[in-house]
Amino acid sequence: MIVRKLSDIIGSDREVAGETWTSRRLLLRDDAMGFSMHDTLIHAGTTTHMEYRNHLEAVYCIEGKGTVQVASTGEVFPIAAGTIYALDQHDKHVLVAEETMRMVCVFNPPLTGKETHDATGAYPPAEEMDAAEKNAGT
Ligand code: 9YT
Repeated sequence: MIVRKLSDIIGSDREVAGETWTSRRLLLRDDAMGFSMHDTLIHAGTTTHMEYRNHLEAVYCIEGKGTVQVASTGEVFPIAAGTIYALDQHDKHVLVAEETMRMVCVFNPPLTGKETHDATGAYPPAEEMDAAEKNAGT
């Protein structure tokens, strides 16, 4: 069994910051669960463009509020504590945080933990991360 506390992740290499968010990686690929799970803060007043072409992601809001817009239709959904959105079509989307939003994010396939968003708002596939790590070591 894996037992881990958020307080142990904060300040460790499992805490990763993007421009508009800070993600505390509760479970990663190495944990061999078949998914990764993150406790992510989306900072107040920010707008984040994302399109996870290589992953499916479900996002459950547990604090704060904002909106998510589906790029293909323009549809805007309010997001607040108790609302989940799932990017089942790898949907390109825009997240606007009116207040700091705390999100529980699940990724399939799991993130390795080293990914950062590329220019399109995606994370590279795990094979690319593995290849980059291998090259860095040679
Ligand atoms: C909600 C969302 O997708 N935010 C971007 C960060 C990402 N979820 C992560 O790595 O935790």
